Amino acid sequence: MKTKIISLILLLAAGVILFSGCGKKSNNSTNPTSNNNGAPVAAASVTIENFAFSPATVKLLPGGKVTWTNKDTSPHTATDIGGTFDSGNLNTDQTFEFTFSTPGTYTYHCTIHSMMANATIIVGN
Ligand SMILES: [Cu+2]
Repeated sequence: MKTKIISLILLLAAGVILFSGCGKKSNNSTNPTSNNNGAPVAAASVTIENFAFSPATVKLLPGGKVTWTNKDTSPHTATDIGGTFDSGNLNTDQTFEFTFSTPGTYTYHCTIHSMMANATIIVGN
């Protein structure tokens, strides 16, 4: 009987540890998909790191500016599918700035790495 109670307590303790572990994981956002919770901003920074654009989605006010910085050792580009902007090759720690005056959704990618696709700049109020 005593061992049964101890087993039950251990099982409960394990459950609590597992549960708190899950909670911690869901709060961890190292690669956010957006720069904010919906409100467009006047200036945003996008970090290119580990072969990904972070945040992958930026909501920008018309006339707003985005600055990309390559933190990888590999060169990357930030190239608009529609041809509005193109950083050219960015080497480590190089930056590229672009000011978006026309509202719209700009989908861009890295021309060197095909998996670095579908990043967006959404310009509007
Ligand atoms: Cu790349």
